[in-house]
This record gives sequence, C-alpha cells and structure tokens, in this order.
Amino acid sequence: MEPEAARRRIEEAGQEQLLRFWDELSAGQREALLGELRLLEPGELAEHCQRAREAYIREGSCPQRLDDRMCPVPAEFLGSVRRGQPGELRAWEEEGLCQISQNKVAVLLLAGGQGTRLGVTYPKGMYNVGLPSGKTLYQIQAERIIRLQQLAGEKYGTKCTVPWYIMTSEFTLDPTQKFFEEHNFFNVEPSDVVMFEQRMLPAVDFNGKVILERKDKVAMAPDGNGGLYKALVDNRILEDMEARGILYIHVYCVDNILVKMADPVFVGFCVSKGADCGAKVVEKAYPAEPVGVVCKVDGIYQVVEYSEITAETAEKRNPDGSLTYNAGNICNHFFTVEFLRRVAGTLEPSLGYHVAIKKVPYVDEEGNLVKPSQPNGIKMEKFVFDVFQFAKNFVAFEVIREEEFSPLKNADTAEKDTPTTARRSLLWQHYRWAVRGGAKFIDANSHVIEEDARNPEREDAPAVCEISSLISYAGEGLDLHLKNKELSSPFILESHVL
Ligand code: UD2
Repeated sequence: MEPEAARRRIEEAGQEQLLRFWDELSAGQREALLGELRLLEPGELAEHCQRAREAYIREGSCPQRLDDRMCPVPAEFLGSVRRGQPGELRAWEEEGLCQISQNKVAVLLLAGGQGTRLGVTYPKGMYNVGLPSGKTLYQIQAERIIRLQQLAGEKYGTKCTVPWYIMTSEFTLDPTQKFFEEHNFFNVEPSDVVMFEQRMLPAVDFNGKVILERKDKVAMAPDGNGGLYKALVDNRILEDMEARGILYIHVYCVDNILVKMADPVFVGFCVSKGADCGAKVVEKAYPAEPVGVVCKVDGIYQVVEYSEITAETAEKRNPDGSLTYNAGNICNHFFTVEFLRRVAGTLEPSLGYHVAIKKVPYVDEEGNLVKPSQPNGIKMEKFVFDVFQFAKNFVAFEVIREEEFSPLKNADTAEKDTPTTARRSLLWQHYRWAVRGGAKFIDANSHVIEEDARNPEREDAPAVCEISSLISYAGEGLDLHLKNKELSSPFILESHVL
C-alpha cells in the first residue's frame, strides 16, 4: 500500500497519535511503522481498538463469571491413567504407537508467548533449569521425539517420523531458529521441524488508542495461543500436514518439563474413542491453582480459566471430598487434522477474544520511553482451547501429575512452577524410574540410600539421577541398563556411554 493511503487509513481509524513523530522519521522508519499494521484489513484496526476498549470497560465494571453456567465433565467422557485397567492402558498405548509407526501423528508446539513471568529475554524453550546434563527444554523435547520414533518403529517394523511443528511469534522466531541451527536441530531431521509465525495485534490504551512503543514502532503482542488457527492458514501448515499424511496432532505448550510428546497412550485413547478433539487434564493440586478447568458451560465443552471462576466455585467439593471442578487443563490437546481444517477454514472468526490488562512501555509526548509502574494497556488474545465448542466428539484424559506436569512459569523468587520445581520434578521422576528398573543408589560410604521414592513431601529426590530421553521415553527399558547396579549420586545415563 502507498504510504499516503496507509496514513489515511490510520487517520480514518481515529489513530492519528501513531503519526505523532511522522515528520521526524526517515522513509525506512515510516515504512516499518506502517508495515506493522499491514495484516489488519481496512476497518479492522478501528474495530480492534473499539473491541479492546469495550472489553476493558465490561471486564472492569463486571468481570465475566461463568459459575452458574458450569458443570463438570461427565465421567463417561473422561479417560484416566489412574483408573484405567492395565489392559486398557496397554491397548491405547499400542494403538498410539501403531499410528505413530505409520507416520500419522505430529506434534505442534505453542512457543509464541513472551514468557514475561519467567523474566528472561529469550524463548522459554531455550531455558536450562540446571539439570546435571545442562539440557534445555528444547533439547529434552527433541530427544523424546527421537526416542518415540524409535519405539514405534521397532514395535511395528517401520522407519517413522513424528514431525515437529513449532508456532513462534515475532519475539521468538529468530532466536528459536538460530538456537536450533546452532545445536544441529538436536539431531532431529531439520526437514521434519517446521517453524511458523503467529500474528501480532496492537496493544491499546484504556481510551482505545494504539500505543506507540517507539517513535517508529507500534506496541504489538502475539494474538494468543489461539492465534494458532489463523497461523495454520497464513503459513499453509495444514497443507504440509496433509502432504505428509498426518491425521492426528498433539498440541502442547513449551514450559512443561515432563511433557510426553505425542504420548501414545493419549493419542491411542483419543483415536480409539473416535475423538476429533481432546484434552489432557490433571487433578487440580489445590482450589486456587492457576490452571484452567475443563468443564461444560451451557452444555458445551470449554476450559474456564482460573481468572473466570469465583473462589467459591473453585472450592466446591463432591460428597467424597474431591474438588467438583477438578479437571485441570495442562495445555496438552489432541486434534484431528480434519477438525483443524474445519476450524481454520470457517469457524475461527467466531472465536471470542480474551482481555489481558498489562504494563506496556510507551513513548510520551516528547518521545521519551516510559516503563509504566501500573497497567496501562489492553492486549487481546484468543485461546487455543476455545475451539472445544466445535468438537463433534470431545474427550478428556486424566493423567498423573507427578509423571506429566511440572510447568516452568516463574523465576526462582516464586514458590511454585519455577526452575527449581521443574528440575526437582524431572529428577524425582528419573530416580523413581531407576529404582523401578532395579538400580540401588549408594552414598559416599557405600551404604545403600533408602528408597523413599514414594515420599512426596520430600523436596529433592534421595539421589540425583538423570536419564537421557534418548534412552527412555517414559521409564521403559531401564532394567536392561540398571538392573542390580549400584549407582552413586549424581548419576547421569546418556546414550553415548552405553
Ligand atoms: C496455560 C493455559 C491454562 C493452563 C496452563 C498450564 C491457555 C490459554 N491457558 O496458561 O489453562 O493449562 O497453561 O500450564 O492455554 N503462547 C503462544 N502464543 C501466544 C501466547 C502464548 O504460543 O500468543 C504459548 C506459550 O508460549 C506457552 C503456551 O502458549 O507455550 C501457554 O501460554 P502461557 O504460559 O501464557 O499460558 P498460562 O500459563 O497462562
């Protein structure tokens, strides 16, 4: 678009404050400023600003609460690792491995978030939580994919691939790409790693005016993890999946150190139930835990975020003492490609926006950068799980927290969901696996360290043990390497030392 036409559009949208420093800008800076808004159709900019302002006023005066319209997931739609019969779990796992062995399963990582709570300037996947091996979240995930391909291939006699789709944003694409290149894609075949970018939306102040972050730059933020559906279309990702023959996708978020990528049990469960859409859940740890709750609202499946429910509802209990709204969302979703096609094609525009009130740095009238101490801006986001309403056959699957969920959200100054808690969860899990595999840990005096693997109160595992995901995906096959072995702590089992 010609600069003049683009300028007029901004003025027509009532956003002339964006042009406050226009006369000082070079031709290149002017182009960059206008370019940021290029993905918004004419009219969309004004609509976006108005929508943000209205949502802010609505939320401020009367936050939306869904309590009266909610009911829990009916038992028949909730599978469970805890309650499933061993034979049933094995059958689901075999089904999942079979689909993987036939190249029908891919994983899709949501990695476009800014990770503000953790307080690092680089993508969260590059974070090293201080494991003995020094591995980052990305490396751990890559190794799980490689091992799973091997497991499925060996079981069904095929050579198979689980493609890895990674949704990034303007903030995370370049550093993520560079990081993967520097680390040789952690030995995953580069053509099986597909990175793509989600859209950004302008942040708006409380008067409905787009915020300038620099004289020549609009304050932009990713459009939420539900931006996935537009991004799939923008980047022709569904075509890529179809060309590879993929039928099922496991979508997950970047920060869960225990994530079981393309988990064959979950995939097999969803496939055997004929589901088009599914969610993994864990029992909530405590009523106010900051996870969404999978439930029904007005009879339709939905995740109700922790901010959308009153404390009273969060604390509601069943006669047996368990929480009524217990199905904690862990941002692990199953979709068929056919379902994604339906959503991305026609249904996406009907997804609503969620409002986040944030501190957004801006330039003042004189052009000085201001870092506000109070929230001043509105960010609008779509959520990945808001598509559950479109499912023809939705299922939820409950897994065991200690084995599958330990998110990295905060810096170590917080109590929960920190690098320390993530590291501990993984080391505890590997210690349990090693003991189950027949190993004994000994201290410096050659005394056997007590096996109190079932003591959840204890913060650190009795011995430090880290097992490469290249050797074991979920604790399998370790007796081969560890049976009757006496190990001293710290113990690291890496594939190159076998
Ligand atoms: C997410 C879930 C919440 C709960 C919790 C468990 C959503 C909306 N909420 O909350 O219900 O399950 O996780 O850990 O899913 N992301 C993008 N683009 C964006 C914003 C986020 O890709 O524009 C990614 C982000 O990189 C991360 C994931 O989405 O991998 C979850 O984002 P978050 O950490 O901001 O979500 P949180 O913890 O509030």
